[in-house]
Amino acid sequence: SWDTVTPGTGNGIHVGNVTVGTSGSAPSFQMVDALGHRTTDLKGATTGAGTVLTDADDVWGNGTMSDRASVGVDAQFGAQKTYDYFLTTFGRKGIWDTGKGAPSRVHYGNAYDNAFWDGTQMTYGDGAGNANPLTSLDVSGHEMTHGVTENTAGLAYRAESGGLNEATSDIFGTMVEFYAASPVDAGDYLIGEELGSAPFRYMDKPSKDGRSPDCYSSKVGRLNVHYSSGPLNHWFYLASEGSGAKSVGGVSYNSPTCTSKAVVGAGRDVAAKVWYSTLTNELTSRSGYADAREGAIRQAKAIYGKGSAQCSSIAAAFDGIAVPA
Ligand code: ASN
Ligand code: ZN
Ligand code: CA
Repeated sequence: SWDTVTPGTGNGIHVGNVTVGTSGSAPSFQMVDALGHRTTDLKGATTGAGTVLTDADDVWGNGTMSDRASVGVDAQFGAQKTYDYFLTTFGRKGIWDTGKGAPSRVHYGNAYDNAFWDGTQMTYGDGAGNANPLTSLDVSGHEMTHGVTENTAGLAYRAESGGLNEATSDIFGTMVEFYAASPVDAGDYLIGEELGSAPFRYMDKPSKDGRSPDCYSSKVGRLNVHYSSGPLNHWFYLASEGSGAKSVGGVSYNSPTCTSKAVVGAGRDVAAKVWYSTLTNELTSRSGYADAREGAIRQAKAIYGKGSAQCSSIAAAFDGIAVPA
């Protein structure tokens, strides 16, 4: 695993005090782990590989932007936890399923308020005022899941398939956040809740962002992919927790359905397992919401049995977002 060389200690911006896999020895440890997860500092550049972060005593960052390594801790930890989530949950050996860890670049550009996966590596900006880097666990997990999607279903980043692609990243970004069980960033069904005055996205009720639909309609595919993700994010919440008002880990949700029928949740581990099986066994670059429904129900039957409670929840949640049978 990633921490077999030297487990370093890190103080991140968003992840708090954590163990990170590093390598080397005093006085020059490197932020590179045994699987090849490596984090480099771009120092404001927008091209190039950056410089591998190094540290004299393997204690990285001070938890603030005054130490350049703090953001590196977030990125390295996010990559390692995302790797562990896919490995321990689905037996997937990383983004390429080869056992190789993904590289990350931090301090990209000036006040760059985004993060992205480019097919080979992760890149994070320092956010507005260079004070709020885009390195929360749900965002790291979101971006690296784009890599998993690219190497599995290959959902095209446009129309309905693009919405499914984005929602897949929100689903597993959220699962990584729960999996990491961070004392300073507990799991929730919100995306980027610590990064601004409001979360980027709300999975229980996507329309809370003012732009994403809660319900599927044939018009969804005309929206930007970050809004056409709304119905599938809502499906994931409904399949996990069920409809109506509920508090999970101290966060209050109130998830509507698009019909008058209530949905009983099957738990997020079930919903995530069914969605991963759908992504890897059912979907292709051109799949849309109807394919998602059909594929997910087929996978739920295969995994849990026709007539199982899990299968009912998966199907009822698609009814709940108004994807026709
Ligand atoms: N943060 C954005 C996203 O992953 C950037 C992008 O790659 N479209 O959705
Ligand atoms: Zn995305
Ligand atoms: Ca979150």
